[in-house]
Amino acid sequence: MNDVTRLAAAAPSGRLGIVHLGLGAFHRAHQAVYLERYRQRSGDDTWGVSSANLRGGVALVDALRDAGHRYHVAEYADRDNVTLREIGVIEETHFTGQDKRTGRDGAVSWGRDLDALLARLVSPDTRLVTLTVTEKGYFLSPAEGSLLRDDPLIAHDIREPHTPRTAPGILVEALAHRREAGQPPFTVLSCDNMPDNGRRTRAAVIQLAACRDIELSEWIASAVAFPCSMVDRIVPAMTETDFARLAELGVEDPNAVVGEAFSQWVVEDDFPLGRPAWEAEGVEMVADVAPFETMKLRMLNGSHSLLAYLGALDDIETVFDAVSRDDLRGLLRRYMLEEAAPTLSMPAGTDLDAYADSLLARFANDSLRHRLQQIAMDGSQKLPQRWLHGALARLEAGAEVSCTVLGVAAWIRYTAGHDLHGNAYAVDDPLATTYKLLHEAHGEDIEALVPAFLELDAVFPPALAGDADFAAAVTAAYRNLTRRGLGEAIASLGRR
Ligand code: NAI
Ligand code: CS2
Repeated sequence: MNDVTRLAAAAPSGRLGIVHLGLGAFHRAHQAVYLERYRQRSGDDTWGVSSANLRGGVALVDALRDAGHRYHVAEYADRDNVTLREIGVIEETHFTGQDKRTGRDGAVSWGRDLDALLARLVSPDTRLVTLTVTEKGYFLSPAEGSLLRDDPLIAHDIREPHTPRTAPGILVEALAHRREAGQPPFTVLSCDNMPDNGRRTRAAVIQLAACRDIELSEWIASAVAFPCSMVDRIVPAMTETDFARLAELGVEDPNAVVGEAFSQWVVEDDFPLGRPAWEAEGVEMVADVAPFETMKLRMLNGSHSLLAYLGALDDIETVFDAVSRDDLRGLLRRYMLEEAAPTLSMPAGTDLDAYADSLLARFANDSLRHRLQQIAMDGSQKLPQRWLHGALARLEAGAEVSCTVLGVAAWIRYTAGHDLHGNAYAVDDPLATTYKLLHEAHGEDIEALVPAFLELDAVFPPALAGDADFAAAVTAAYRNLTRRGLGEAIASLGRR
């Protein structure tokens, strides 16, 4: 028996059926709420969660431990209608990332709770592993989905597979232990905003396992279920205003989260070791998630990204502030109905006009302070599925994509790190250094800058990058936006 298997045998719980990777705001306000409601209603307490942060978030891991793993979620329909819940379904927290505080003389160390997390993953109690590690946590090229083998953390996990630092690395190591112990594998359920998120997670895990042991990778390919899911609930990062408002409601909880009242979870029903019977809580179990996922990514998230880049360039702070402007609200409606909706193949009866209206109403929720800078993060990871795949389909069909073109121009300008009024901000994206170098190299030479960005093949599908009309349109939109400002750039779309 090796160390991890011994630890797993020593740590049976009977209650922790789920391990979650990515203990952020969304996990606390979405999956955990469904599970809490399920537990309260059914009395079944075998689907408790052991939740881990792999990168950042050590303070939250420890604060939840200190609070006995109980915290509050406030669900706002609007400023006057809030539902407060106390959540206890997360029963254990771990941190396996780089911990600056634990090193000697400021040196950094890794993997504080890694053994305990691996033991939990190897335990026969664990039947399901869920993930919200953000799009970049899968270490896949956003454009074509291949594993980023040269990324330093993935290179580490290939070299040192027993002390993994990435989500795919941790899954591979845990699955290797389960295979050795003759135990059936857990199901892996990605809850990140990616197209085909189950298949992408599978691709990352199989490709990484193949770097270590081809038989392991074949076993994972044949034995592990990776259902896809579509998740939806707007859960902004907490602000001081949110904490102050909760205090007025009598909740003084540093681990509390605030979100909208709306919540949706559509899941492919493929759970060989079982799952909570969470249908009664509104989880939709379906055979194929893809149409719902594409609809949400292109209409909701695509709109969010449009607001984020255009709005941040004009120093607008939140989604609510942005959709309070007639021109931006009009642009969103046009983008959703004229550019996103026509690219979707939905089940009969889906009303995309009504969906667009419901999204605009959700964006106008005056109780959420959803900062545009938060949504603008990681654009390289988000643009392909939100805008670019749909735009390419439209261009191939001979249709126009002027809202997306303006969005791409705004994104390129956004990556310069200062808005149209000169206010500076940090660009938070795995490709931030590349953007900086491109802006330094090309400066105000728009004719060179735009094609240089479109050549980023990690982001732009080659067919789109090679479309001369698209490149010319983005160049013109960039010029318009930077010389005449946001209002004029939007107004000129109306003058087709
Ligand atoms: P957050 O900022 O509160 O938490 C981010 C989480 O991702 C943390 O647990 C962090 O440790 C982890 N993480 C970041 N980079 C990582 C990496 N390279 N490897 C491993 N873990 C990494 O963000 P939040 O709100 O929890 O959102 C996380 C993800 O959940 C989003 O990226 C999105 O895919 C999904 N989601 C979020 C929604 C929201 O409204 N907040 C709604 C729908 C989906
Ligand atoms: C947002 C999403 O941060 C972002 O990029 O577009 O997190 C969005 O709030 C959720 O997908 C809503 O379900």
